Amino acid sequence: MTTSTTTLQLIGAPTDVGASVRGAGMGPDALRVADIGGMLTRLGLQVIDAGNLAGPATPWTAPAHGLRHLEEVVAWNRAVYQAVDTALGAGHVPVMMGGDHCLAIGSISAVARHTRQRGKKLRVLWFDAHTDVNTDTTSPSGNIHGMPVACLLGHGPAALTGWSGERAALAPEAIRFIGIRSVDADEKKAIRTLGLTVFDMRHIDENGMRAAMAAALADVDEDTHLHVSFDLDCLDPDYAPGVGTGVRGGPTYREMQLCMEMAADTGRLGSLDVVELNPALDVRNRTAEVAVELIESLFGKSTLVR
Ligand code: Z70
Ligand code: MN
Ligand code: MN
Ligand code: MN
Repeated sequence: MTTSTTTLQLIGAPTDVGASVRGAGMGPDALRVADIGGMLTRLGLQVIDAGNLAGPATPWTAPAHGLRHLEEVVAWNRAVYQAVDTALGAGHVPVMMGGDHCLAIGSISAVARHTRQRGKKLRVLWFDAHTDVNTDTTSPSGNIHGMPVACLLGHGPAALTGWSGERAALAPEAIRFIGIRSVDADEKKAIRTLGLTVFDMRHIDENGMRAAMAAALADVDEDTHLHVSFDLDCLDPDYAPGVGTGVRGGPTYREMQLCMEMAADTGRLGSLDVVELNPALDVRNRTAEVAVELIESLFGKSTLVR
């Protein structure tokens, strides 16, 4: 529950190590330029900017055994795991500013361990154009930002699974996907086999974002830790051009804002990833500004007048 005594801890993870396109490493500073810290402070929250984590440079080598930059991905995720674990241990709400989406392996593994130790239920909202459920054997690219969900479910290379203390950090029932519109053939098979709950764009167009979010949040209760993993390519590229792999046909600003307001209304938000922001491809930092506005809604700024 976020109140005026809630302390947020901003954790920068400036790397594009799991991505296919260079530039996501500038994400944390673009969010700072868009005044993420000032905005959260003006909402009445305590904010600690823990600065940027350090890690290896991205070598831009070809995949080996279906995995690109595995050693560097492990190093970055180790740093993220440590920082998120420390923030949660201090009773703070970690805001992991990527960086690409491979960093959710470290972030959500720490959240899962923390949640399990406290006997709480974990619900992850995965806002994305992609389901990121490839493995080293199914990935068409070898890019590990397409694999974090599989790793968190216990599938994938040994070096990237089991970090939470259990083989799987997440059960398939713990995660809800929203905004999906780009899924590889083998990912579709995995979604069916694992029984994952996906609110794809077809579902959202037919039923509305309100119904999709209501279903995604249906059994969130006072014992639930809500984690939001926000890949900015979830948004339609008209609103968020500054991402590595934009996919047309995504949620509008207004739909995304409703998502964030409905997540805020649960009062159970405990941790957040903001990933895949690529300032090198952006238009005058617009995507970072949009991200900051949506995060504002997620932390309780409402468009309700009454
Ligand atoms: C594809 C893969 C992906 C983000 C691209 C793409 C994955 N399914 N994720 N951009 N953020 O290579 O696995
Ligand atoms: Mn404190
Ligand atoms: Mn993603
Ligand atoms: Mn994506």
